[in-house]
Amino acid sequence: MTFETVRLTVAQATIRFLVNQYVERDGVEQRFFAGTFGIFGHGNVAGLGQALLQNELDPEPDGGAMPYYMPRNEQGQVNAAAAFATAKNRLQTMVCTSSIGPGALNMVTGAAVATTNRVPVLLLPSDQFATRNPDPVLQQVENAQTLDTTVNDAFRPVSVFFDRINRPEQLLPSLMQAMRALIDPADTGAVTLAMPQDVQAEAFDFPVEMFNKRVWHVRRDPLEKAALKRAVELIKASKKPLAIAGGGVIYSEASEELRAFAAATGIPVSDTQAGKGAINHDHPQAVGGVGSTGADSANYLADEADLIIGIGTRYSDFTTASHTQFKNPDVKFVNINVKAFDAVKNGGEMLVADAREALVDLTEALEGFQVSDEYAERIAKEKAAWDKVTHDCYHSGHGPLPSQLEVFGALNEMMGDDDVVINAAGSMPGDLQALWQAKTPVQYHVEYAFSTMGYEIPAAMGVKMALPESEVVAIVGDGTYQMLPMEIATIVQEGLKVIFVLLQNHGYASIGGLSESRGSQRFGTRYRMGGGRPHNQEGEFIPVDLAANAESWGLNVLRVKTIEEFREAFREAENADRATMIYIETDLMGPNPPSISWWDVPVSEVSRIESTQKAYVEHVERKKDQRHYLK
Ligand SMILES: Cc1ncc(C[n+]2csc(CCOP(=O)(O)OP(=O)(O)O)c2C)c(N)n1
Ligand SMILES: [Mg+2]
Repeated sequence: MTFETVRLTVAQATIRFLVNQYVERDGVEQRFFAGTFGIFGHGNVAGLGQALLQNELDPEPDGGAMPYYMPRNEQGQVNAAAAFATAKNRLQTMVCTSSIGPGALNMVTGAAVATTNRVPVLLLPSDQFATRNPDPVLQQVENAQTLDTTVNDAFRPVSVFFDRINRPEQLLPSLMQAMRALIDPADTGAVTLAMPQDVQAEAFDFPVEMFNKRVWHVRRDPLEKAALKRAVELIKASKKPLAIAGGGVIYSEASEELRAFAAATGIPVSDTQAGKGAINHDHPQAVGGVGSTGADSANYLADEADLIIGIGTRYSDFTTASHTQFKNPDVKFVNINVKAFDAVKNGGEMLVADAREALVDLTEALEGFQVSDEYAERIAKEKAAWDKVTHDCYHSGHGPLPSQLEVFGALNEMMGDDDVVINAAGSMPGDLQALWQAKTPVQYHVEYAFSTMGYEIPAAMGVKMALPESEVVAIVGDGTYQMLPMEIATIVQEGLKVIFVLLQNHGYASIGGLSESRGSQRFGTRYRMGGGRPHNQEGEFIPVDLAANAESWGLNVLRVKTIEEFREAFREAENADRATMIYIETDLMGPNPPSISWWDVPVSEVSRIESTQKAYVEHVERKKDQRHYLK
């Protein structure tokens, strides 16, 4: 059979295909790839680089342009792409290209960020020659055991789909599988197509139809009637049900349906890091974050609950407090999830369905069901008590240095409903999960599946690109800043007006506190001359001026000392016409919000150090609460 073809390089065909991919959900259609991030080297400069140049100079027929952005670090570009996709509720993402070897491997961590958070990113790392003619090529790791692997095989465990395009004929089936995975609500994550540098530049007669506009329907899996019936029976039989809203509720855009479910049944709704904001904090049934770093309001209810209704949650150890949070011996689980892999967790009744679909059906089927008055009163009491704790933490007047909780309080009170707060690692995510009062699903963007230091700055770039009308505020620890600041250059280059809040506490408040509580005396967690070694804990601060450093990247930097000054600076940053950093020194020693919960971090069983011996005794005690959920 003859069919019309067009002669393109593999790289040109890839770009032309990608610009023509659209998604549609609930009747709304949009381009799936908003642009490409790329750092060029010999692996992609003349292949994908040429294709992107050609696209800008002479856009692809019909599909239009694939805007190119020039980041500074390959991990940074993937973090930005993942943040972008998160802010777009997975309905749009970015392509990331890199050269071979180090450039490619720099993307592996970013791939894991996307895959753990279940957000789509398309990675096109370059690969060594398929022909092997010039081997070993610059940056090729030679493996004496086989010529069949390359460093890009490191993407396999962190990708939801991986392929290597060794021949042009492989491109079409591979791109189709890539799209299938990227737009699949249950299977999405990082998709990696490794592109040998010679194959990228090789020409082939591709079928013209390959480049027609293609609209991928993003499905909403309906809830099976039999599963609904079983769930309704369990809920009706429960006395103290508690719902947990995870990221799946937000991705599914099911907030309205969640609010309606809670209002109709009176069932309290707690949330995870990814799910915060799914229900507005001032909803009568919203009881706050659950688990290790949750709010006591939710955790007291979780302790006693006889039924947990998990909605779009993967039940991380923080959510279950390492399997110690749900203490009722008879506790059962009903799990609504698009992914059977998650729905099966904790021996739950599996409701494999889209969150919105399932919530609508459940609310309808539960008509007339209400939690008891006694339970309703309890919910209101816990909620009010935690609101007071939050207020006190936010206005503690801590000194001589302010606490970071007061900074969060100022931000929480000043930021608008559609503004976005970003964080990922350090002591901040825990404090934020406990205290932050989110009014909308967009407001809270904390990457706590991979909790990657270095996510926040590139994420600010990705989120601002996704939501240009929102004020985007990334809270950055001094540790995170030193790990991956360089995307600030890209932010300045692209004229993206974001706000950074740098919390300078000269070390790791997070791991320092954890270290102390587990008997390791804050070893190696302070930025002090001498390296924070045991006898150097109180050495001089290292003379690195992070504010001056940020200024040197081109940021507008406001140095403040008090919370009052912080509030003024935040107003100034909002009104500024360029990216601004507010730099504030905060107390390394906390305080943190009170918490009744625990997190399992193993302590050395034998030791010559007394602090470790004591911590081990406590660890054994807390571990007694750990259990399987098999009802
Ligand atoms: C890439 C990476 N490396 C290591 C860790 C482990 N870790 C978690 S928090 C933290 C320290 C963060 O320091 P900072 O950003 O200053 O925040 P603080 O703890 O002071 O709040 C470390 C090393 C991590 N989460 N990510
Ligand atoms: Mg710090």
